Amino acid sequence: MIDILQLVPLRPEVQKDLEARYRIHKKEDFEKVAGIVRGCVTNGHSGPPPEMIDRMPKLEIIGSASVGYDGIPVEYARSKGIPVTNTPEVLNDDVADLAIALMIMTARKLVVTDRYVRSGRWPKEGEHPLASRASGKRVGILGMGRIGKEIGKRAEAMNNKVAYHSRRPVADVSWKHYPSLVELAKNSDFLIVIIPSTPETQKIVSKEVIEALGPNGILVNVARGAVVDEDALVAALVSSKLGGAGLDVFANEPQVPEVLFGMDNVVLQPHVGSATHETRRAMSQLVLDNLDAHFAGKPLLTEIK
Ligand code: 8YV
Repeated sequence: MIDILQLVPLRPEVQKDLEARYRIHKKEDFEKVAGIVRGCVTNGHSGPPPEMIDRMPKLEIIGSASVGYDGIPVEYARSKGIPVTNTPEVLNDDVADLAIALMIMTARKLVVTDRYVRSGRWPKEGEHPLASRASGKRVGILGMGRIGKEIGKRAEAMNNKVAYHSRRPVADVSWKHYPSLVELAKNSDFLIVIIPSTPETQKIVSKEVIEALGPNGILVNVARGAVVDEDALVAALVSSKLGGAGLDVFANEPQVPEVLFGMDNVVLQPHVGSATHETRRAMSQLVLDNLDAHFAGKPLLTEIK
């Protein structure tokens, strides 16, 4: 049987198949098995780091149960002839749905109004104060890849005017491209962040971008916390230089700035972009299918290029 180092669990129904076809070793067995493992199962946040890769001379493939790979040294692995696979496409709808949900929940203050009913205040205090529309507005999207396009389609279906910023205009996209992120923010009511975390995108949503979005603007982040200057974000919310935020990701997950807990114009989620049974099963299955393809000498399904 082929030996696999497993750093993260897969969904039970796929894990069963993985264990039926491969000899699985957990992280705590690393010292004992580093010399024999030929594959590694991980996710976008869990490595293996270069020093671990160096200790696995027989390693042939790394399969990740995430689309984002900011926590995997992909270039380094590739330099060693080790392909890394991820899970594109299968989570597009879930992440796009959450982006739109955060946009609506933040603008319409739906967490606040839910709490208003549960606390029994409605019969005592009557109608809840009004909120803002999430339709018929200007939606700016930072990042126009697979998920960005799904977000744009949904936002447009809500009669929103969609525009975007990316390094260069995207061929099959008719929405307005802003070469400047600050200009996109200035011309948006909502700014939705869906870019990968790379050395170039660290804190790309800067103080300047946040303040350009302004006191009536809402920032939605379903990408990575690292691409937003979180201190500037918190400061702008505290000083009302930013109207609100819907956040699924944070700079130091699972740590979340506690000052946000008391804010009614902020919706917080625990990195659940792809957290549905259907999508996580599909993500796990893609990991297994890539391993199977590799060890059968067939082309990989979703190698990170
Ligand atoms: C996963 C994600 O939840 O795919 C990604 O990049 O961030 C999420 O889908 C996360 O990576 C844990 O597996």
